[in-house]
Amino acid sequence: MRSSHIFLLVLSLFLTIGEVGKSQSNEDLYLWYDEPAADEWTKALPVGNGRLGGMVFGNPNQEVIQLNENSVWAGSPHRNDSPAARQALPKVRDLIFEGKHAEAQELAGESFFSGPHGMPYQPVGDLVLSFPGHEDYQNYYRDLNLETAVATTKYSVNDVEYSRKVFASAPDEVIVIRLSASQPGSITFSASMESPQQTTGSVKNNELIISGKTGDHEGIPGKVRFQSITDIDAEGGSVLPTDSTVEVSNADKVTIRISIATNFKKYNDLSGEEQALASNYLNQARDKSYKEIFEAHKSDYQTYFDRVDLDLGITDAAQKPTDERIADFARGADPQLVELYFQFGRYLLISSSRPGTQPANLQGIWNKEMQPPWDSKYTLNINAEMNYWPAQLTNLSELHEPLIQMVKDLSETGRETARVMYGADGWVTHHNTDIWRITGPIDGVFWGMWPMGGAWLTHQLWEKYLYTGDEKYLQEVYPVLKSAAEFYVDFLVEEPENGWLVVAPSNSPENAPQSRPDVSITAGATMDNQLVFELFSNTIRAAEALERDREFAKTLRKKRAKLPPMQIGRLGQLQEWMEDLDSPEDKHRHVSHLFGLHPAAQISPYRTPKLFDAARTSLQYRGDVSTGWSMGWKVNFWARLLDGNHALKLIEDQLAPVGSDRNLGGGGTYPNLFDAHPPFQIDGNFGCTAGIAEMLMQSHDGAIHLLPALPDEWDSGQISGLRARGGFVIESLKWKDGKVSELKIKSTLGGNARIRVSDELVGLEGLKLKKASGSNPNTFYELAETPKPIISSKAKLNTLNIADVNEYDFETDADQTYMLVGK
Ligand code: FUC
Repeated sequence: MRSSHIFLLVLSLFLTIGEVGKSQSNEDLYLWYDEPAADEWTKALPVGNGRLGGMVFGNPNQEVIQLNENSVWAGSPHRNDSPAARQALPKVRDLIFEGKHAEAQELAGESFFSGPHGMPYQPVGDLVLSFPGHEDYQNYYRDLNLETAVATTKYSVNDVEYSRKVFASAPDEVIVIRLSASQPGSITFSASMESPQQTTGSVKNNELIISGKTGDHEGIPGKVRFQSITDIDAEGGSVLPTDSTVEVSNADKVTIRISIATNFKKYNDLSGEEQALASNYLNQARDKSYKEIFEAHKSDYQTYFDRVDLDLGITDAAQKPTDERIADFARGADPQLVELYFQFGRYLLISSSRPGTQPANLQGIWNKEMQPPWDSKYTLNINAEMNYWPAQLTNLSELHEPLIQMVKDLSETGRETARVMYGADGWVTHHNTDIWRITGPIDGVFWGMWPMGGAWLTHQLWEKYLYTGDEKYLQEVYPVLKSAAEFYVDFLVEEPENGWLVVAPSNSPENAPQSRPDVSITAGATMDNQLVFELFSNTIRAAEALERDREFAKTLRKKRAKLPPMQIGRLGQLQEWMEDLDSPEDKHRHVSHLFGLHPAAQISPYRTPKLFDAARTSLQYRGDVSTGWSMGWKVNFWARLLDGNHALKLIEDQLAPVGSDRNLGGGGTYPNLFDAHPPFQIDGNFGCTAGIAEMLMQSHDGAIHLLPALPDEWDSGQISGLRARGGFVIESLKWKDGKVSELKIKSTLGGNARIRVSDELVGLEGLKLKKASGSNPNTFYELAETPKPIISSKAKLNTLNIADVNEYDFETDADQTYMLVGK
């Protein structure tokens, strides 16, 4: 713990206000700054309750809270299938198989795309609070406290100390702002609402009301109606509503409650009553005191947040404001910034994804633009999936629900797309969707001709079962898995050269071989083969677990056996395409052919060492610096490649300020710790959060692997609360001088625990450890055997240089905790 701390001095000035409750013991988990965000959105601080989002600027004289509600999207229910695809499909496939890729791409472009390309996610507006005379202020401080999910701004004017706290309450469904001052009667401001949407505004009693409807887009009429009501409740002083503002004078304290609702109920149902909903939320929140709402918010938030604790040590570097730490990160050791970034990722998931809300989109829920980059939709060839990588691993299992619900929705809308476009059974979705759950291809053939969204998304459905062992849940999602598999049973086609069953047409996401850089269309891309292998294997295992569909499982086994195996090309690389077309010059952000390494478990140092080596070679060619999410994925890749120092190097690249010398031209991090594609895209935050956990514990490869990729710099530390497959909770993992010193592990389902570690461990309290041999008898650790790769005669493989490991087995009982210590 730090004793002398600059901001604590500033802070002590304010403790007299008595409301913030910042103590030294939790000072680690703050983003803090000594300047307002002014008009820079990526300096503002995000709050959210899954459904409502606010960006807090912390400007003394003109506070802005930029507001979002997660169902405010342009357009209305519609579809974007192109029926012409069905007739063109055989010809497109023939052209690909004849090597006429450019012609195939042209024909697919003409017939597979009908537009529209998905609708944009849009803002509600800004709450603006103008404080006359607060242009000149002293002792400025603002922070986002990750332990309580509260954004605080403090400063003084004429010796009066002012404090603003902002949080988004999930239990009370409102955003709350609390204004206080060190002297009674000092709070004077004018409140107004602004919106880039077409809205009508009114002021009633002490409420600012705006009602609006989202816009038309690409010919689809905007039909989401929304209402926002901002209630201003002053203690002391006077409140005067005008036509468009609420004027507060000389109040002691003020509580502002913001309620927003829309008519959106489901992707095909806009029959909600936004006005009644918004008033109901507000009325209920108004019945409670500020303190009651705050306490309920805090305890709700902490139910999730407090499950995981990470400690990598702290250095003097941690004494600076967060933006300065980001700038300095790669220059000197600041392991605590990694901890902060990791916990910020968990904070963002808790704040943008709750049961019943929309899944976190490209910006989570935080967006100020009417036309945000890529419409702030759901890109399904990496980004939407990446958002949920921390969900199970970092113990936020319930927060997976919005994504799972979206997959269920897509299995409904995508059934029609499978039938209309491909004459296939089951359901399909392409590389993007939106709140209307469109499932047709968009954006043009180079990017959009990718019928693999269902295969990737359903991987997470299965993974949730592996972590939780929840059979009731598996029953519920099994039909979605099965019908995703049914699509590929119909859609796979035999390619002429080897008789393999392949996906065609498709692409290796958004990449093309350097030899034909403008033509991405292909058949049998490595990622597609891995995705179908994964989907078929998981569906077979789900059918077995539920004891159903034996015949269907047989069909899947037969088809799976005819998928192309992975291939190691002339450079010793894992081939990205069926043909050996990879180039060491290819630095593309997508590294799709490594899906088998992460998030899937088809490539392993122990089970498939040649593929492991080839994957590493491919990743080395691809290089490090790239877009934000690409670097986030690479942290996970290097963790799975058991190279902690390289994983840390990627964290340094990703944490460097956007546009700095270190990551010039690539992504990076904004002052508010948001990840930069650039511009802001939240996937990199979530990807890197998962990657940090993967460096410390992995459970995909037959065992619970402790410290699989520990960088030299993190030689001592502890983490508690991570989840491992098979229902295990790492209640505490401590290490010293790079060696595991203590493991406390809880079993929630019983079954064999297999611990993999490079050190020697002994059990405590009579726990007997057996040296493990053979495959793990715990069925949650069962792995489908990866087919043997085909290796080019030109390929030179490297010798693997990985640490020796010990593997221990012990039987566990449900709800028991076991202790192991270093020998
Ligand atoms: C995919 C990526 C881009 C970007 C976009 C939202 O198309 O290739 O880099 O992240 O999604």
